[in-house]
Amino acid sequence: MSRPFVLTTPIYYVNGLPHIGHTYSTVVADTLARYHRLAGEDVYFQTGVDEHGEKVQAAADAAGETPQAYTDRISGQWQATWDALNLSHDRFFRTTEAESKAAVQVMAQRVWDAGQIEFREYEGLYCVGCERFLTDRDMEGGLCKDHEKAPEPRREANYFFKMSEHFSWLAETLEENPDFLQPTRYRNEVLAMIREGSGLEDLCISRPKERLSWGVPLPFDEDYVCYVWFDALVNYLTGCGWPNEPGWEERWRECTHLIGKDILKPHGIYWPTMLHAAGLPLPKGIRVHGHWQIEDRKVSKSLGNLIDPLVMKERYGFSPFRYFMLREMSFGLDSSFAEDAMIERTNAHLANALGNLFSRTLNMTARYSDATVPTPGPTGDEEARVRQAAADAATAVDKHLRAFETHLALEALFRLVDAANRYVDHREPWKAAKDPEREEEVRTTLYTCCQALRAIALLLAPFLPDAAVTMLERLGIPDALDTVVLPADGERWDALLPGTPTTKGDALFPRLELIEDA
Ligand code: ME8
Repeated sequence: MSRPFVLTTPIYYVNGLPHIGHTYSTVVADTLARYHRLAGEDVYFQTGVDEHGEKVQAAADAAGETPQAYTDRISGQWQATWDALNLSHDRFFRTTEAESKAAVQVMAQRVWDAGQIEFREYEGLYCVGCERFLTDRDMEGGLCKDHEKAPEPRREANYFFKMSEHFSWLAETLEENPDFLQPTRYRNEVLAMIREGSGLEDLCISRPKERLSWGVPLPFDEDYVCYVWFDALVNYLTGCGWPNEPGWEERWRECTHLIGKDILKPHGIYWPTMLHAAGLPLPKGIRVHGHWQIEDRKVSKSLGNLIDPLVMKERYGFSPFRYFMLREMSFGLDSSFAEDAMIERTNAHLANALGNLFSRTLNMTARYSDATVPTPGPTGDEEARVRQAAADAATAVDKHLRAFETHLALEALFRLVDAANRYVDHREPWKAAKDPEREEEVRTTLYTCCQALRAIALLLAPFLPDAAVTMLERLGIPDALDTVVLPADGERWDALLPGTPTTKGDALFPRLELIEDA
């Protein structure tokens, strides 16, 4: 049996449509899922939508629809967007599915049976944007830091999960398993939240039905529905087959949650303590990324400064946008998005560096080798250096992607592109081709470039799958991805056989120009 690799994105609220932030999380997960599939692992990649809660109810009211009709419509649009962007998730999870609701009730009942839930009166400041009560740390000048809105004072009798009883266990667990929550700054942040208390007390896990009916009924009190976060987090377990499917534990043990830093608290604190209270094991880990900003403000539905991935695709094709997101953001840190920066980067890296290497290699192969991979003559140090660059790139891509560092993986891959370009520049096969005595040298040069392009295409496949497929087709090995095992096959230097037909064609990445908003 091959090794399981299980990866989840957050399930997104359906009070709006996907923007750059959601697209980034899902594209990072897609890149990793594709890489691990190419590494021969047994991948399960889940994304989806979070359909209950006040925000969604309010959005349905504003649209004049029932919550169910509203969420059916919007969830369909999320699904259609990911399909249009060719994302490779194995399951699109919806919290309104019967399976999800049943699992949430099993979880609530387990925590209740364990004596971990209590009925109490509570007063606090609630942010509907965050769908939770805020603490001082979450606010600045009386406003929610994320949503820049004043939270509402609320007083209500509700059910509380005795979360604080699990804090010392959680702190110990995080200390003893430094790899569980990464990058380290976020682990430290959670430890600081626990240590300082920072208003983190017990967790209100219910909403009275008379105020909010749109949710999963609590199994032990039908006058209440489940708090949306208690409902949403369970999706990860349900997706692994919990509670009924045999073998769910194997998947769960290998499951990593990819999230944005805005939802660190629910994932770093609510979720592990809920699992602990229910007597369930923790998943493998949590990986946290930073935020995309525009003019220093977080991109968000409530602030209205959105970048629509479908508009990007229509204007420029999806590859440049996907490349920019994966290359520009250092995993864990914030980044700024600007269309002109995206165009500048992709013109330099994709159109110039990679696109040029590809088109000049295939043009010369057509011209000097009857459009087939040539038979090489003897090779020397220069060829050995390109070959070494490919081996280094394969190793580095593997290492960095396993650490979620897509930016470093792409940097390493483009070192190979640069090495190959330097090699052709130095060898000048277009000049050598004029001299019949140097015919063998031309063959060696073009052979080396073709092998390098094969390695580049294989390693590029998780990042830019469409471009990789085009490259492999034109290199005459359209099915190469079906049998490849990375990183080892990225290092092979003899897989592209002399005589394989190659095809020159349109530019792989046309140069882009900024398209202004109409
Ligand atoms: O929080 N930059 O859903 P949500 C980067 N339903 N990533 C961003 C981003 C930005 N500016 N804005 C959003 C929820 N994201 C809950 C999750 S999970 C059990 C429940 C991404 O629609 C990032 O992954 O508000 C963030 O964590 C997520 O979208 C929040 O999506």
